[in-house]
Amino acid sequence: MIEFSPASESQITRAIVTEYTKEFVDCVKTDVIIVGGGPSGLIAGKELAARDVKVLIIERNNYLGGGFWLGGFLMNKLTVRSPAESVLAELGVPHKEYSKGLYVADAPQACSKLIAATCDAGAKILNMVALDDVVLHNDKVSGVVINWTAVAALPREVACVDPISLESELVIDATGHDASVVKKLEERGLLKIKGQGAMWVDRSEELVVEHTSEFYPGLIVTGMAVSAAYGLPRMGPTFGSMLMSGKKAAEVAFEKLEL
Ligand code: 48H
Repeated sequence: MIEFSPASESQITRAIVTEYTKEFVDCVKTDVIIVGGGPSGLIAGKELAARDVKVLIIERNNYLGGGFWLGGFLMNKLTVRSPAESVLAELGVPHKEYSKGLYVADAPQACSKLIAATCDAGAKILNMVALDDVVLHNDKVSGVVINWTAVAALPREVACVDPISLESELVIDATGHDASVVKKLEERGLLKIKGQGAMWVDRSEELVVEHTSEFYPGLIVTGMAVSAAYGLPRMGPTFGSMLMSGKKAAEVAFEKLEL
């Protein structure tokens, strides 16, 4: 019979609470906060952490990966178009050329490798935590206001729970179609977003990467949030531009940080 090391219930609780709190305290002020742990947010986090940028990813779901677990139509094969297969290669994701310049990979394998690479690079993660608002100092996004995801699911009379704030030099909106961070600024009349355009694969991917930029002082957009912000066509179930946009967002952030 296998014998496990002895540990009491309280020791286990102490281990969880102490380690979580230590990391959380360290993350209340970071260089970059990425809201959304889908493909664009994860790759941006990986690239920044690999360059010693202090980076925190906030994800409202329990699981990371966003739409990257599935290709399309609930089918777990991903497609990317050249040149984005180079990112799959970097992540060690097996892929095959289905037709000239169009590559296919297993979504669970690609997604889990991307998550692991992001964690291995040193990005910190807060899951089950949702964006509630932005911190705005002198017309510059300077952090985020967060609350536990579960709070929003409870009736207001039960869960009147004030959120808390985290500060950062830059925030990246990687919340996909929702463009949740950008929408907080729109709600205040600070900018106007165009909303995602109709499907046009051939135009969409280049445009998303090209428009990945600082959309408002202190706020960079990446992934499908770029389409929503700039009114660009969508690409449907192909992910190359999500990966390349995440990389570009990291580059834009790195240059802004002037590290
Ligand atoms: C915390 C939040 C909040 C919030 C959302 O949707 P994603 O996978 O986003 P991208 O842009 O990295 O990738 C988009 C891709 O999956 C896709 O949908 C494509 C290519 N569509 C093309 C088309 O034409 O339809 O991930 C976003 C993540 C998710 O995990 C959300 O749970 C999370 O952001 N999120 N996290 N607070 N307010 N809003």
